[in-house]
Amino acid sequence: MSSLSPLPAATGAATAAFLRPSLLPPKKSASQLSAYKSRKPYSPHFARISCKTSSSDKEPNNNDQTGPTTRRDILIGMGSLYGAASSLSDPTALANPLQPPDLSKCHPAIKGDAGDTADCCPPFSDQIEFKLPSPKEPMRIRPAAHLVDKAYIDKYEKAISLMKALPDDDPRSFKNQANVHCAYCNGAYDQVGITPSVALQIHFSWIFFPFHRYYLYFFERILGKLIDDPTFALPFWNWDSPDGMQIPAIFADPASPLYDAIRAPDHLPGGSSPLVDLDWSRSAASLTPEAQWQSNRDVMHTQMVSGAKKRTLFFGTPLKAGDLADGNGQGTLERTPHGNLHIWVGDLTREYKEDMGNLYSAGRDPLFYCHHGNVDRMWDLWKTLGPRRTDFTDPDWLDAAFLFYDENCKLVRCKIRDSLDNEKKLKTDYEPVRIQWRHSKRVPKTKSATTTTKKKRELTDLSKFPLVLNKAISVAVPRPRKNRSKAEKEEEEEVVVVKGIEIDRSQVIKFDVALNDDDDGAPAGPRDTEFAGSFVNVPHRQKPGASKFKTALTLGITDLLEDLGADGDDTVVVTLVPKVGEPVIGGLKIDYLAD
Ligand SMILES: [Cu+2]
Repeated sequence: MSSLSPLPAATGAATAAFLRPSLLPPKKSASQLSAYKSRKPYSPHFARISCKTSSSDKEPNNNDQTGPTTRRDILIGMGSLYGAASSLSDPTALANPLQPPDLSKCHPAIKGDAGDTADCCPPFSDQIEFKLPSPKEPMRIRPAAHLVDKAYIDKYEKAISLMKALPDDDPRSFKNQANVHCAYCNGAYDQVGITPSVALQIHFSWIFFPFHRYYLYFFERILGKLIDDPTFALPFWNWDSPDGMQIPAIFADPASPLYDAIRAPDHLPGGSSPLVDLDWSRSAASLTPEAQWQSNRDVMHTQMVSGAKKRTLFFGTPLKAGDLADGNGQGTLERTPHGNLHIWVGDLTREYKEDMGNLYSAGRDPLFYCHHGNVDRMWDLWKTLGPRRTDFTDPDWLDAAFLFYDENCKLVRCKIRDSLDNEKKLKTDYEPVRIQWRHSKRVPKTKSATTTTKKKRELTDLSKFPLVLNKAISVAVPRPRKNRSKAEKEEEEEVVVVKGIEIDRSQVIKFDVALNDDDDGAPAGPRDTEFAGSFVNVPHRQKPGASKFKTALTLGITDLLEDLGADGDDTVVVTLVPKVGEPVIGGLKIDYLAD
């Protein structure tokens, strides 16, 4: 197996010199392997919840302050659910935040033709409202996974082992925690009368970041409680730095509870292409570590800085109760590198690309929580990168709510408004590490040494849409405004919108978008100024017929057009390059985005 083979000669030495020394922990005996690895079929709804295995069950819990909810509270909660539904027909309704799913209506997320099922429904119990941790609680400082020491690794492994050893009727068990992602993201909560349910839209909308922040928050507190350490903090995978540019070694020891056997073997440390490619889908041979880092650095700059100047570009588009699923879109970071890395870690030889490569199984890999640690860190960082980079103030975002089990097995209803301040409110922060992607070093292809010809691309007429994107196409798209002033550019970001993207969500889909890219052989990539970004779909494993989905891709291009010297042009040539899959594209337009 390639995971055991030495690094290829071309990259091995350079990799060793470029990356930090291996932090592979010592091998463990087979007896230390978790029982979780032999997964049993998941059982349906549990009749009762167990929460007795912690050594510190008597610890006070902030969420206990309200006490368990009464039947009346539950009915009120359900009333708001139905209120949301009824407001669909009330055009005067102003507030319409997404409500958490009704757990009593959870059903198996997947029922395949072959009779295969995946029941990832959580145990069902009364809800309480979320309370912020006490200001007196110690901070939890999340470390970079490639920098942790042996004492930390021991603690983390012990906590994960204890979580994996919890029984199936304990909602804090690793299996149940992994199922949180499956249930929310794969259609286990399709609710009659609510279209779409919050379930289907954790991805592809503005609730992506807060949902995953709460997910990590509770997962981390459960681990901390299991080892009686109120300072325990999850590590983050620092994939945005040259030193963190491979799967952290602590996850790669087959004898560790942090290991998951279902990953792409080539991408493990020691595999044939272990360097993280934030622009994954490249089928060519691995880049040198230096070239890979330069590509990754430019991806990060586009996704965090130049392409994410407006809130909806970074977070994704609004989704309110009653919105139709079609038409919503992911934010920059959710697509790339979040989505790319899910697929990059998953085993692509498997039908469903488990574990990380499919949203139903991603939570089964301990690396998932480390990956999302860095995604969450990016939310904090984005707010420091320039003016107007703030959270939404729309009550429909602030009051959107989710359900999670806490460290005391209480089912907690959490609103986005309580999740906005990691440090001051949630008592969580990230170990400071050097940020090396703030500035772009991209150059236009026409100016780069690799360009030998300057050949115009053959153009497809806008009237030809919708069309199946099965080969690269270029379209001249009119720009309603040109040569805008600096103030106008700050007020509104120029965007290219790829409309009516029809995909099968059960499949890996990726296509790239470039502007004014000459036809000189290789299409523009992340290192070229012409490259605007990518569409990425991480597979959802869903019931047959439930996977057809229509969405849009919106990319900020104000800086890009300036850098290309194309700000005065009447049209821009948009090139779409399919990388994986053949989505249907509804159309293209240039627009201006204020928020
Ligand atoms: Cu994810």
